Amino acid sequence: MRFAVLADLHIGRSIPLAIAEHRRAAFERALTKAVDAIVAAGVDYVFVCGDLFERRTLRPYMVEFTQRELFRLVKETEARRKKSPLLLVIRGNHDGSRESNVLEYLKHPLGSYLHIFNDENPTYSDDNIFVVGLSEYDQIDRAFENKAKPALAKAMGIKIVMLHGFVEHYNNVPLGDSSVTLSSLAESGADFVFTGHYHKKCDPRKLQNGGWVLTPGSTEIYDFAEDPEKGLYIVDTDGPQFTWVPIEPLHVMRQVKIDNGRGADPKWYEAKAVETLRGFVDELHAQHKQGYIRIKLEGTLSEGWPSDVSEDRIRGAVPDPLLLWTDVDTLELNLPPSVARPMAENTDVAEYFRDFGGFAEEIREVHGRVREALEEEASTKTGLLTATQREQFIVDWVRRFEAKTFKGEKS
Ligand SMILES: [Mn+2]
Repeated sequence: MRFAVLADLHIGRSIPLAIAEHRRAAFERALTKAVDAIVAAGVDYVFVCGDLFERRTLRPYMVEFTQRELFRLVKETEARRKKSPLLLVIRGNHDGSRESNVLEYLKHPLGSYLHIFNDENPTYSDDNIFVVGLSEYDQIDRAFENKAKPALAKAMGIKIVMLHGFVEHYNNVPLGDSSVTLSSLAESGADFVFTGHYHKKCDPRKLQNGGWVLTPGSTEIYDFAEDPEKGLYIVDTDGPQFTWVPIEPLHVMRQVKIDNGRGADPKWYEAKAVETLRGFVDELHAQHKQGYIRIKLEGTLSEGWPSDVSEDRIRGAVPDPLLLWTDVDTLELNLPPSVARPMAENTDVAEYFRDFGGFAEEIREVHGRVREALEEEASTKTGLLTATQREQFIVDWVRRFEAKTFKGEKS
């Protein structure tokens, strides 16, 4: 028996929005490449482990495109092997909810090659395999205990679980997210556990019961933090044998941090960003690929403001058709120590606004009252005042501003 195992195709993903069309094209192309690879391998079953789509609200062409590609997978496999493959699909957190399941769009009266698991009865079986397909990603541990384990206890044939959630000590589970344990997977008696949700490809891991767990990762680079190693697995149940089939990402997607431990001025950061961008463009030419980059500026400015680093100037310095987008992120760039001081305790705020003359005194007064209110009345959860509590200060500020003239102009 031969399987294809893939997950997290995210058809329709358009983030970053500045390059939405390129991003959508990348995810669609990954599906096409996956279908080509699966047809070439010639499989009996295809397991799609959730997040086939990016979101519940899809453009109609995306559904049509996906439907057509899945149909092509079936028809081309039939033509080569004289046997129709079966596609098994679970819902991921991006595929909508129990009430509005975007996978429903894929169903077709004649599409008997497609099995979409439903929440009420998450099992599928035939002469060869028995599959539990869990569509809940929340509290995956509980779903596994309550649904997968009892179902597998009575199962015949090759026992398979599909789930969209994390596996502890196999995936790198984010803090606070639910996960299933390797021992729990082993206790279930599953021969294969195929998982989605974790976007990084993992090597097959043998379980205590002799079964295997396998996470193929996503088929395209989902965000700037992800590695470019993308693809799917072909599994031969004899052995078993696992074959990784890489899918080369359409674009180069890169995130680079620029930091200066001792502090530097905006010009230094700008020059470094341009240098980084040049290096990236050289790399794009070497690879003959288009790409996008996010340059994150970190550390502390020695003078000036983050806005003195001009994104336009950086982009303008390295114009290139292969460079689809450059994002310069200054959110982590700290203000110079001299400017940042008002954040500290025991600071005379009026000192910083002395150019305002007598108005600086009023700023000091309001600032003091706001601080007092924050200390005494702020929510312990958010650290903020409620809208009603803020209202009095806003009214007061407006009154004071309206009573003032700046640079001879009535405000
Ligand atoms: Mn996903």
